[in-house]
Amino acid sequence: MKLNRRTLTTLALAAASLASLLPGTALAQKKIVLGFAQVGAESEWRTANTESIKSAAKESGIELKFSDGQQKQENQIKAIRSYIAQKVDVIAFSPVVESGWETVLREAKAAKIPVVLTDRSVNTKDDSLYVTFMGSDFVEEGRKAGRWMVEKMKDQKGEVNIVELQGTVGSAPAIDRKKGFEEIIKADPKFKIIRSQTGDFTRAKGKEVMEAFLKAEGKKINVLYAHNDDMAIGAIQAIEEAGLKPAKDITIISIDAVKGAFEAMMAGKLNVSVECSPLLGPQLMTAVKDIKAGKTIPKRIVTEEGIFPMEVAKTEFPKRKY
Ligand code: GZL
Repeated sequence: MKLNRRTLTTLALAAASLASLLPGTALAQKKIVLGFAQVGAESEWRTANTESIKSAAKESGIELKFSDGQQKQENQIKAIRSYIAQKVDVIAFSPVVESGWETVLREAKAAKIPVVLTDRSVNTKDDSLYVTFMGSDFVEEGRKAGRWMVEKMKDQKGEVNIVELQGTVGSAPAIDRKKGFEEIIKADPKFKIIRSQTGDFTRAKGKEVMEAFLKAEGKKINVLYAHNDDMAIGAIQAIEEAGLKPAKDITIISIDAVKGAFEAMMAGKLNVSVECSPLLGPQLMTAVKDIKAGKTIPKRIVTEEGIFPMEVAKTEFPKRKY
């Protein structure tokens, strides 16, 4: 059978495109698919964390399925279930609270989908339910805040009355930052936490709760300890509206070291911010690739962090990446 030139060319093109799908060629290699269930968009820190994850996935050539949990556990669980149904390669998430995850993590394990915890951890006795937890040591962050205050107040005679804006109730950072701070201040009875309430890590709630603290305690307040910068920034507005000078009349200690905190420190309205890095994206993508390549990774990856008093804010600010 004689084949004309046109038919031969068509056959040759078809053969070439088929060959390119053979295993081992660039086209044939399937992209790793990562399902990520984020806490929400409650703070500057969270926005920077989401940006880090999305840009790192793009740079790593990993297909990212992303969901915003709007700070509700049921939304995160729903997203994780959808990733299981879609048979993604790896699931990662930042648990909004510590408890209530075992059922859905068992479902992921049954589906043979590895899980990575980022930023916050979960309360479980069965640590086979996740491959690794990467994030900050929140207890140490609370200790750093406490040590800075003890040093600053060492010559202060009489009581030091502290009000505390806690993070989201039941979340690892709220529980552990409180624990670390109290571990340090319990050494000296002059330090007293006279009010402590959640501001849910948001500016709006931080302002609202600080207004209530000021109404109840007024000029008795010497120190505000806020579990994140967003609540501290909200509280600064309440302090100014009450006719007081933030960082002078009330010493303000906060955590995250986001841009807003540096701006407040440069304006002389915040005394210090303990660093809590949201830039977990690159570490997460490396872990995802290592898991898919069958490598073992450490059960715990801790992010190294510093502390920034207002005196260094101006020089440090241009170097900040979030
Ligand atoms: C800490 C992170 C906390 C931040 C808050 O790693 O989970 O959640 O400190 C954020 O700003 O809302």
